[in-house]
Amino acid sequence: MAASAATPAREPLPSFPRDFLWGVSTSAHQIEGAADRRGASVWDAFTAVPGNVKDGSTAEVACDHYHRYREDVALVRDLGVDAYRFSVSWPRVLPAGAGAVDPAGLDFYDRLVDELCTAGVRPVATLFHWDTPLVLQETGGWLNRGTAERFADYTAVVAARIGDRVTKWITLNEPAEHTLLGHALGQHAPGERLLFDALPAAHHQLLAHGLAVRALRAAGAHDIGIANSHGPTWPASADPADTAAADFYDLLLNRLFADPLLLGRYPDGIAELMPGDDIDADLSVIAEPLDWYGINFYQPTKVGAPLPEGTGGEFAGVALPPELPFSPREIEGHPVTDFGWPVVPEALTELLTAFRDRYADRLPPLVITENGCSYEGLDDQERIAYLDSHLRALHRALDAGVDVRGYFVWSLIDNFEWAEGFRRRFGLVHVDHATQTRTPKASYHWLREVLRTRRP
Ligand code: IFM
Repeated sequence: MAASAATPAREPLPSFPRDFLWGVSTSAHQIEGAADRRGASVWDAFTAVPGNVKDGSTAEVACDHYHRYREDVALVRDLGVDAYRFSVSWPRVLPAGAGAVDPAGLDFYDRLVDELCTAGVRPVATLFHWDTPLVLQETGGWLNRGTAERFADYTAVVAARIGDRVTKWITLNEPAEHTLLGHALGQHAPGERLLFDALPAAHHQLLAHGLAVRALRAAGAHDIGIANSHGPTWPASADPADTAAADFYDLLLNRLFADPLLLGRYPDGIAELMPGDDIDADLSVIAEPLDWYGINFYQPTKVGAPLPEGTGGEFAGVALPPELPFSPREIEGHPVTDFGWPVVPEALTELLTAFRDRYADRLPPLVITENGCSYEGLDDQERIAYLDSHLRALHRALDAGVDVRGYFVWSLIDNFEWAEGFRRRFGLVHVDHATQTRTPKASYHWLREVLRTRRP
C-alpha cells in the first residue's frame, strides 16, 4: 500500500515562531503491547470484560511498539518534528504500583529515550496516561488518597532513570476525561459509574500532579506541565436552563482542573465536595507553579438542559444517566470526523483566547499537547484539512497575543483507541494491526513538507 503524497494546492501556512515546538504524541497502553512483560493495569481488566470495547479488541499487542520502537522513532525522525511525546507505563516500571521496580521496564524507556536522542528528537514524557496499576485499583485506585503518594514515588523512580535526557515532563494526561469517562460514567477503565461521587478521583489526581511536580523538581527536572482536555462549551439556546447547563459543563471540563492548578482554588461550591481534612493545604500542593500548561483540543461541545429520559442525551455514543444536569447536543453545519466529532477549527482560537482572558497573568505559556482526528484511509485528505485549519486557528490565537509555544499531533500511528478498540484511526502513519506494517499516510507527507519548508 502506498499513500499518495499529492495534496490539493493550499495557501502556505503562516509562519510560526522559530522556536515553536513541533511534535507528535502517543501513549503507552495504546501502542506498546508486550502486556506479558509488565504488570496489569486497570485497562487490562476493563478490556477483558465483554462489551466494554466496541470491537472486542485488547491492547495486549497494540502496535507492538515495545519491540518496534526503533522503526517508530525513525518515522518520527523522518517526519522532521522536534519532539516526541510518549507515556511511561506505571505498571511496566512498578508492576504492583509501588515497591519493587522491574528493571526491564525502566530499561525499555531508557532505550527509547536514547533512540530519540540519537535521532535528534526531544523526548517529552507523560507519567500517567490512564493505565493505573491494577494492584492499586484493588485498594481504591484514584478514590484512595494513597494513590497520589504512590504516584509521586513512581515519578521519582522514572526521573532518576531518564530525567537526564527528557526535555519536557507531563504529569497527567486528561484527568478530566479519566474522571468523567472512567469514574463517573463507566465508559473507560476502571469502569466506575459514580456520577458526582467520582469527584475524589479528580482531587487525588490533582494532588498526585502537585506531588509529582515536587518530586520532579527535587530530582533536578524542569520544564514541567500537564495535559488537559479542553474545549469551548456552547449553550444550546439562550434559554436560562440551557445556559446554566452549559456553564455547569464548562465548569466540569474547563475549570474543575484548571482553576486549582492555575488559581489555587476550586470553582465555587466544589471544594466542599472534595475529600481530605485540609483542602487548603492540598491546594497549595496542586498549585505548584507550572512551566507551561498543555491543552488537548479536539472539538467544542454544545450543551443544553437535561432531556427527558430516552429522548437523546448521549455522550460518545452512550446514553447519559438522566440525573446529570446537562445534555450534550449535536453541533450542526460542520463536517464530522469518522468518530462523529464536529470539525470546528475556529473553536480552537476561541478556546485559547478565552483561556488567556480567564487566567490572565496566572496562565503560563500554553502548548497544544494533542490535536487530531480519526479518519480511515491512506490518502487522508480530511486529516490534512483538519490539521491545516487547526494550525491556522492556532496562528490566529498567536496573532491575538496568546502565548502558545508548541503543537503536538495526536497521533504518530494508528493505535488502540480505548473503548473504540482499533475502529478509530488517528495516526499520521497507518498500522496494519494484523501484520504491524507501518505505512505513512498522505498527512504524514504533508506535515513533513510543512516542516521542511519552514526550516532554513
Ligand atoms: O486517543 C486519545 C488519547 O489517549 C487521549 N486524548 C484523546 C485521544 C483521541 O480520543
